Amino acid sequence: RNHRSSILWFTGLSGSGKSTLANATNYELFRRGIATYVLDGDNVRHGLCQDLGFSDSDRVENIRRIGEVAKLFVDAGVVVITAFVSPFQIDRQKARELVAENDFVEIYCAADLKVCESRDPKGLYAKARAGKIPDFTGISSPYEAPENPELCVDTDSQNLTECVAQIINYLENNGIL
Ligand code: GGZ
Repeated sequence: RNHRSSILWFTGLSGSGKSTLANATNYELFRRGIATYVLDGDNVRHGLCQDLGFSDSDRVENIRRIGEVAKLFVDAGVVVITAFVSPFQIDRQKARELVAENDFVEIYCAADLKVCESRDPKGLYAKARAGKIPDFTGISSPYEAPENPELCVDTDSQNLTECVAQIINYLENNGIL
């Protein structure tokens, strides 16, 4: 299928909808016959990055490795979708610089901390508030929102179908699909 291999880089708080959106986008691209792959905590933090935790320096290294792996997928002709908190602007910038300018699409899953915390599907925010998880993003560790993302998806006010449509529309209008 005709597509431009690229990185779709989702970033946002825990509970902001990154994984859900990444997987729904992946499904839509798969349906169109496009070679894709999703990198997320499930397949990266248990393997390639199993030596890393959530200190600032471990997050920096986590994102560095993910950026390098994503670049390899782009070399292989794949649309690679990454779904990590990736809280630091500088680290997202470094990942961006690994590929050609038009091949990096930063997708900010914008959701209010309050909303993410109220969703709390795994009870992590509650544990973080109780001091049982140190360095928890949004509670005791910073999140630097993207200032100029290619896409800002408002997962509070839009449903999943609308969010995916917004992403696909961007990809079609920018020569990726
Ligand atoms: C943030 C944490 C933490 C801490 C465990 N801070 O909602 P989740 O569960 O499934 O997504 C979060 C995920 C974050 O891992 P990432 O690899 O995306 O982080 S980073 O990009 O910053 O390296 C959350 C869970 O792991 N989790 N402890 N302290 N999220």
